[in-house]
Amino acid sequence: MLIRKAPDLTYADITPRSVYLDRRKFLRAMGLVGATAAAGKGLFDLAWPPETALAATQFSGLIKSPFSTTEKQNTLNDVSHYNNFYEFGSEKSDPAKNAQNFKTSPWTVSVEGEVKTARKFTVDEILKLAPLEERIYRHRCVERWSIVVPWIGFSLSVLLKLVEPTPKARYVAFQTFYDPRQMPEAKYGGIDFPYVEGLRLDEAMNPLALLCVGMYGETLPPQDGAPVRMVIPWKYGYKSIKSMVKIRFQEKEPPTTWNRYSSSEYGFYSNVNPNVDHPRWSQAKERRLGEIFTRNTVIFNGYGDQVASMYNGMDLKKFH
Ligand SMILES: Nc1nc2c(c(=O)[nH]1)N[C@H]1C(S)=C(S)[C@@H](COP(=O)(O)O)O[C@H]1N2
Ligand SMILES: [Mo]
Repeated sequence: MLIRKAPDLTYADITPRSVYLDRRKFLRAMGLVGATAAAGKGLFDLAWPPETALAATQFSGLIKSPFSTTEKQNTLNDVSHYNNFYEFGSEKSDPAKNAQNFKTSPWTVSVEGEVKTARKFTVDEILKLAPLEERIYRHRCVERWSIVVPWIGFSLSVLLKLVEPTPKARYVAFQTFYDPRQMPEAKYGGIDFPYVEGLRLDEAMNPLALLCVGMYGETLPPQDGAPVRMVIPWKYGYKSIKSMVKIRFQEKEPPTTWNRYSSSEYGFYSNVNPNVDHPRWSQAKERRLGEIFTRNTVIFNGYGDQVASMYNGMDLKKFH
């Protein structure tokens, strides 16, 4: 076993008790518990599902972001038990159940395409790029529910500037990890995997676009997109891609998962807009999780001061 001194501990070093217990359950199901002592660790290396998921690790010294809302926050329990993460099933309660053993370490994010210095970042490298902030954002799903979440991370622009986009870079494409063995429910989801998303370069560089590594003071739960995801608070939730492994700069507008599924319903821009209805429902109102009454949806989810100018002169109905 690898023994590390405390200061060398990294994101990956902890196996939580719940996962340990799940592993025992799995091995028992395979009739392997008796055999483990003799076979030792080598057996775990070959076993599937994988041995480790991450324990939530506490972050300290978080900077309070000026972009935070003062609205009442939803609870961690709400936000981690009502999810869209189709890789782990399409019911809101599925990801919390099915993503528990999702192996999120080791993990690298490849940044490539129209850049001077393409490179891969480990999660530990990402964590060192900038001071971590707590950003309390409103998050509005296209299905008309919304949440307020204290996310943790820093502006995506920090990472994007580092790799030096070439003059040809006009869009940024994002891709989620996909492994059908770890995500057996994905095949019933009705959408194609890996999940892909994209932004125009100026949108990706907007300081509000958050490269997110945690929430509620801790690392992300697997069902919320561990170990690293995007949070784009002025757009419908599906733009906020989870569990990212690739970021690619390119000249052309990238395809996006929900647009591919139904282009009339889900546009590339997907800015929150109460004045542009979804073909099957009005977007004028939303329900905050945990509340009974609906509230009015605000254009750009209330972030217009920071983002509206990026869309000057654009017909937001056409570019929905
Ligand atoms: N890879 C991936 N990312 C995804 C999704 C998904 O199914 N797969 N769902 C999206 C949708 S529709 C929403 S509303 C948000 C939900 O984020 P949350 O579960 O953390 O609230 O994640 C988005 N990111
Ligand atoms: Mo969503």
